[in-house]
Amino acid sequence: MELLQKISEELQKGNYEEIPKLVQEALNANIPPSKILSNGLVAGMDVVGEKFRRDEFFMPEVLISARAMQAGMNILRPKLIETGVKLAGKIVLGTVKGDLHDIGKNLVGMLMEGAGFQVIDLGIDVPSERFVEAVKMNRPNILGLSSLLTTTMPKMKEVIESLVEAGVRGRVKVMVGGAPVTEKFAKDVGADAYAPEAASAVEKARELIGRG
Ligand code: B1M
Repeated sequence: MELLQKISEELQKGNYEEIPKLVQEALNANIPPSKILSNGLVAGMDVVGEKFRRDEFFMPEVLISARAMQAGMNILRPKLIETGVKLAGKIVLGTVKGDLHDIGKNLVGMLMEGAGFQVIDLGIDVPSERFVEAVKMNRPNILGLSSLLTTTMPKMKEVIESLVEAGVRGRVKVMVGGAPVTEKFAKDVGADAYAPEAASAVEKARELIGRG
């Protein structure tokens, strides 16, 4: 459908003024909200994520496209809720206790939202108890932990141990990431997945919930 293709293309260009208008136009044309999401916005964001991974796009381009995505989602979200569209999954995301870095985490969150996940962002400097509470309360498919400091990496292990203690570890897949985090570290602390950057975090999330 031409209009959805246009939404995808304008999103890739980061045209945040045009995207809400195009989404509204698509709604007016009675295109189902789920189609506008998957074949327009998510399709565009998938291309952005892929280009980011191949170093064809850099952070500013991703952030601009993510802003356009948000602008489109602001129009689309109420319609999606009204029509009861099933989201790709739910992810609770946060930067661990003692760590104030959030640029990478936010990028992960934006691409996740771009891929159709509901993202509950707990912010920065998040203590283990809050992660546990959020898992209990929101029942996400995935808990995403970010850490940028070698000194805060051990907090990831602490969060996972707290989930075990609270008896909710089996309920949620845990994904870890952040510049100093490695695949081996993820295994050592008992995480289910590690992603080196935002685009692969989306892929891993899809795999984790069996939609990869
Ligand atoms: Co900080 N800082 N910083 N800093 N800072 C680093 C991380 C550092 C490497 C700089 C350096 O020394 N070369 C160093 C850490 C050294 C170490 O631990 N080995 C460092 C330090 C030491 C500090 C302070 C201690 C400095 C001080 O005060 N003496 C202090 C700590 C504060 C604290 O957290 N308690 C501090 C403070 C800050 C600022 C507040 C000034 C600012 C953060 C602002 C903000 O985030 N709102 C800042 C910044 C900007 C950086 C650098 C320059 C850039 C980080 C960044 O945003 N990168 C960083 C140096 C560097 O990395 N070049 C540095 C861009 C971002 C897109 O990448 O975050 O890696 P990144 O995210 C990627 C992946 O890692 C991955 O996907 C993202 C997108 O592709 N990813 C995930 C991230 N989270 C993920 C989660 C996932 C999956 C993938 O699943 C859930």
